[in-house]
Amino acid sequence: MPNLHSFQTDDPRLVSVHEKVLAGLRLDSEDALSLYGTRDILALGWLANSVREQKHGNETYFNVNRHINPTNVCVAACRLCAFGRRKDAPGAYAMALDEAFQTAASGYSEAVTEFHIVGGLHPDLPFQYFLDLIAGLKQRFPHVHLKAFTMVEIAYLAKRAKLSTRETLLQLKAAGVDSLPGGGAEIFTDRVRHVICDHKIDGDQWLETARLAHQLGLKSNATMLYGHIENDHDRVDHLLKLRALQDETGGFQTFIPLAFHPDNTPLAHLPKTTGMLDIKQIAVSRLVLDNFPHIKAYWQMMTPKIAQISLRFGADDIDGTVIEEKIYHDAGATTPQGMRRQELIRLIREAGREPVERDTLYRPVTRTQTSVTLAV
Ligand code: V47
Repeated sequence: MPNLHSFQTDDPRLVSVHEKVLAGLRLDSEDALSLYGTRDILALGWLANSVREQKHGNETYFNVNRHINPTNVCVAACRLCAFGRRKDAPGAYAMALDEAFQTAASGYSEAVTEFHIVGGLHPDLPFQYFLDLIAGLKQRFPHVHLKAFTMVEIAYLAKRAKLSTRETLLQLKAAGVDSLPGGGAEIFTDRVRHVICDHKIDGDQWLETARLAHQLGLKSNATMLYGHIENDHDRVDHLLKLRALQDETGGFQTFIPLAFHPDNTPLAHLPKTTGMLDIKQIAVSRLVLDNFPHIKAYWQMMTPKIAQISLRFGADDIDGTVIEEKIYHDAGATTPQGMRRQELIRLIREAGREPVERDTLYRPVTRTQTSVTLAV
């Protein structure tokens, strides 16, 4: 699709990036630093939007999904997190399997195409609990895609079950896991990781777990947590490591930059991200991650307003109905915990884009206008 406006910039660093983007050449770390450093958000947006429109035209993806967080009990005690609890702390919970199945069935379960399942690193729940959870969900909701467990959870389950990561992934896949979400990546640099999530697997282990998952035919997403103590070099390092792995496996579907929400975390003294940084992060991601099919502006995290604007700055996906988000709401998010399908469609259309309801693997979902569809 032709980009009708011509490119203009008052930032000389963007001139050479523009030439590379037009020629379809790969950006290097210096280019990425120039993009982070620019104040010319419109020129940056122009570049990201041109790539976004080359890849997807006007199409903007969303899905009808439900989040299930089986437990918030977590041994990791990450400073970035307001969701995890020690097992004897007030508010700690672990769902019995029946409770998890009931949660899955509540809301608009007939219209849901994806369960997004993530939780804490529980010191006592056995691996069998997770296999039964997945197998039980698959049996009850055979048409629903199970996008379950971050690389961090996989590595922890493997350690507890005394299995290799590969064997753990194989057993989860056999039980019904269809793909993996992108969480737990945070920032790969050790210096930052030691402060924000000291007890998690390190960046190389995250990447190795993703590599194994992809080799077994499981697609995954990838995230990056920004807006805390990282600098532009850390962000660029993170993006380039993801791009290198994607060159190797092709297993990533979507990149989701996640803005840090400081409330109720041990890092509550840090300021919240600004709209400028949120939009810049989307645009830089689109330009640097040339081999990632999709860039998601996760509305829960960015607010629906910024997510909508991001659809003109490089993003082609806005996530889904979500239903019952907990991780950001424990950290002070003021967005609703879910959004109706019609409202997502309205946001996308108002941005001048064409909404496409997708399943987790980005296949279009066609719906007849039944009462179920209209209710969501
Ligand atoms: O890994 C935790 C982040 C992630 C905070 O794959 C926080 O489609 C900000 O990964 N402030 C989990 N972020 C969420 C996630 C995700 C979300 C939506 C879609 C997909 C997908 C994946 O949330 C964690 C961590 O990086 N997080 N606490 C916080 N206070």
